[in-house]
Amino acid sequence: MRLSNKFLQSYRGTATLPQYDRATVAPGILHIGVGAFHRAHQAVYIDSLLKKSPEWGLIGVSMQNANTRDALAPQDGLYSVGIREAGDMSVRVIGSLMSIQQGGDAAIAAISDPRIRLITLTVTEKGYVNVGNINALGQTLVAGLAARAQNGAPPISILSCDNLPDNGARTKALVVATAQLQAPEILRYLEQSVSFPSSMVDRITPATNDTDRIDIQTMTGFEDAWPVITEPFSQWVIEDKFAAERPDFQSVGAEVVDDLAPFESMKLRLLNGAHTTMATLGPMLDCKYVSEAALDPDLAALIERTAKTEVFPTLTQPNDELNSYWLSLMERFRNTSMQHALAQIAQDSSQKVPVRLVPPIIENMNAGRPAPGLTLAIAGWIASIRQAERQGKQIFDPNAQILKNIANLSVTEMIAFLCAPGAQLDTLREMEAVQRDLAKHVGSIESNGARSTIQQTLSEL
Ligand code: CS2
Repeated sequence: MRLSNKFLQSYRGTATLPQYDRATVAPGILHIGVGAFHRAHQAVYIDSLLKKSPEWGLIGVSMQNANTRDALAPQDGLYSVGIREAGDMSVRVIGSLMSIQQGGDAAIAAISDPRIRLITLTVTEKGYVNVGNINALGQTLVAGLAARAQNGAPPISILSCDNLPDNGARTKALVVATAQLQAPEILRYLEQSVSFPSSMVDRITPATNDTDRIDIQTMTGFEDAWPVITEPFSQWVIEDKFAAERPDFQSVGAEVVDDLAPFESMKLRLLNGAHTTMATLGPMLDCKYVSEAALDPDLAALIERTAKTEVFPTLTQPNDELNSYWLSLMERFRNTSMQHALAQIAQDSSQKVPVRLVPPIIENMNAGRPAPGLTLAIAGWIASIRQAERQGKQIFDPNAQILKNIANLSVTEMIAFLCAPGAQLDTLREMEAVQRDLAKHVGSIESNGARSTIQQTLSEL
């Protein structure tokens, strides 16, 4: 039996069900980017919220393709979240997505709807970058906001939930730049009636596979075309900067703070930085999943020592807080009941390395401290591109073509290219010592192998 509203009326199995009447829910939030992460994170918080505040239902729009819509439409937007830990799984059915639509026009229609007072975004790092001269997100938001301004609809807040530093300011810059070109008449409306809070989101969510689908069905007794699998941990920290009325986030476990920057740097540099390090170096040590990489003694020592000696000093939290955060991260990475593929994290690395690994290197260098661990992590990325190109493997990255083109250059030339103005690592362009170390590490990975290079670096850390 397939999951649906009707099916749930007579369901008596083990899954936890929505604790509210879905028929009473009204749309209040537009979410753009209905991927697995959104469905394991924001949609779950909103599902908890709807019990008390049914006016905050979610309209979901996928910009990329109609897969999620097609899988969930026959299920009335219902899907299950499987939480895996220590070989166990618990399942919760989420009902907060009232509808899932596809394409920019659906988003524009929702933005102009006065009942919508909040837009949340998970469009990944590359969603904020222009393709050619165009950014689909910027265009959609501006077209929707122009229609909204014309309708005289109430103020609205746009909350980015992507892993980028200062993601609110980044979204605002994108919207303002697009409006300057396409709809300058709304610039005043933007200033007066739209705000762009930042947020930090965290929940490790591997892509769903067929085993997950079968496990969910065996456990719950229903069929779900697209469940999501995640870990017990979940965190959402939101900057208190709303132009409009907002949900009572705190009542469902999210934090609302005045200054988001410390949370954001800690998560991006420690969790995501370690993820990217494992994703590029792990496969060279024959690891396929995060849990394997985090249990490999050399790689685990590398991420841990790098975190403690090179990343902690760039963060503002006291060391005991950082130590306990790190301890919980290692436990999360080592959750063997989740199959979180390193290849999934390695995707789009050209957008991830510059925000996860480069800023702490620069801060260390400026403070006169070497950063061999972080440098090795970036070298791992460069070496992995060269290796993929040599082996004829596909590179999943918005800059794949450029990366392929430079992958056959000498190591020094390739690094010079990546550090040139406007290129992926251009913030390292004046850091010649870092560029030299990068070349040394890539050369060593290529001639001595990743393991011996990691061990060599560990002896310096
Ligand atoms: C990962 C993140 O794929 C990646 O780049 O580092 O998706 C990570 O799992 C999440 O940020 C965890 O909150």
